[in-house]
Amino acid sequence: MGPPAAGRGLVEARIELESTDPDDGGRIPPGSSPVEEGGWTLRVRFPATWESAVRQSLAGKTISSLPLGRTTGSPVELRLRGARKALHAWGKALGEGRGGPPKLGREVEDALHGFFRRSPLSLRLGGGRKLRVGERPLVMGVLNVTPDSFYDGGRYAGLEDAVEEGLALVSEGADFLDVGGESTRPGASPLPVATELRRVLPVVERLRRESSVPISVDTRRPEVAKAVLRAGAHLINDVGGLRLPALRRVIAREEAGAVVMHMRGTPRTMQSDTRYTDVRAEIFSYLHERLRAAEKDGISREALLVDPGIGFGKSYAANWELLRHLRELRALGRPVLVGVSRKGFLGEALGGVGPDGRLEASLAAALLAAERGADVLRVHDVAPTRRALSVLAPMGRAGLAAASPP
Ligand code: HH2
Repeated sequence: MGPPAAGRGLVEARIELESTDPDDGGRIPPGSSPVEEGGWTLRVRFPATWESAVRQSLAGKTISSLPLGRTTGSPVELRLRGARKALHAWGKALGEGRGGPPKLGREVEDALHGFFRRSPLSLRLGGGRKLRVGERPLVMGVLNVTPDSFYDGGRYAGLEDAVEEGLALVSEGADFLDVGGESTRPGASPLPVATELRRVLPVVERLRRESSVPISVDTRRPEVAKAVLRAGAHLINDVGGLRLPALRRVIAREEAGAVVMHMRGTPRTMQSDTRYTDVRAEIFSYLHERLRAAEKDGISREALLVDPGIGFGKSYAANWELLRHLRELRALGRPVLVGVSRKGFLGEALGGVGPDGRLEASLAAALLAAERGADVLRVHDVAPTRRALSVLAPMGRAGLAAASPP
């Protein structure tokens, strides 16, 4: 299947983790060759017409190159291996127009910079708010005002109940609230805009009056996004990956933040084909491309977060592979958000346990995700998650900068 067709022409660079053991930080385990030892794998993709220039630029460098196979014509993919310094020096030289395509050099530099970042990122939200992300994992509390969400559906259907729950999540330590009016569980059918608006808008208005917590709204619809942003919401969480140009325009115009999540198809169809040739490569390319599309339509890069979309059109094995290698997404240079809370793959790991019995597994998965590079965790159980995450500080891993590999 390979990367999505729309991503094929892209110039792209990403770190591919060989090992996911935090103790060696994902580097290549000592072994095969002096170039590779303790080094990193960088995958690059570029148009075939650049191939000879790129190969020449690598001549004499302590970087080894393995072809990754190619489709006919463009693009070419190479897997490069070398020490961080060598990869950086190569990317910098290209970026400065010394010996190869500058555009590839800039991609390499961005990927290395994003992946190895140690300082917090600034996240721009609606209403002129800014948040520092990366000092400790942030918690986004889920507030579904739906009758049919897979875990909390029907619990907070009344306005008063929903507001009370939202404020309770804030007092438990939520850094954001994510208000959702439409279930996106596998197989869910789309909802009329008016119904979604009737559910979320009053909740957003009340929460804005009664709390200063940043409010995210989980919606795929431009009309809903526009109304909630005007009512004071700060962030749009689009499980559709900002594929709708009208949604991108609303977010740009309202200067709001946005989560860009990967999902193949729609909630109704997403589990019908969960095969990928290389799930990590495909999701990286998708998010890379969606970030560009968002920027092109005027959304500031600083306003964006990325999310691999655990459980959205992925097999059991793929969900675990994405979590194990979550850190790779940091090369996109934006905060990484992840939602594992009470999801089906955890129930499956427990041998077939329903959402109500998945709390402990959710906490364990949240902690693992934070260890592996998540900046924001989207959870139903805010207080237990905050308590579970509190063990990161004494372990010297409270800040994700601290958890970054050397
Ligand atoms: N998961 C769900 C909904 N929205 N948004 C992001 N960014 N990431 C996620 O992993 C994610 C999400 C599914 O969880 P929930 O909202 O509890 O269920 P439902 O879709 O049934 O309302």
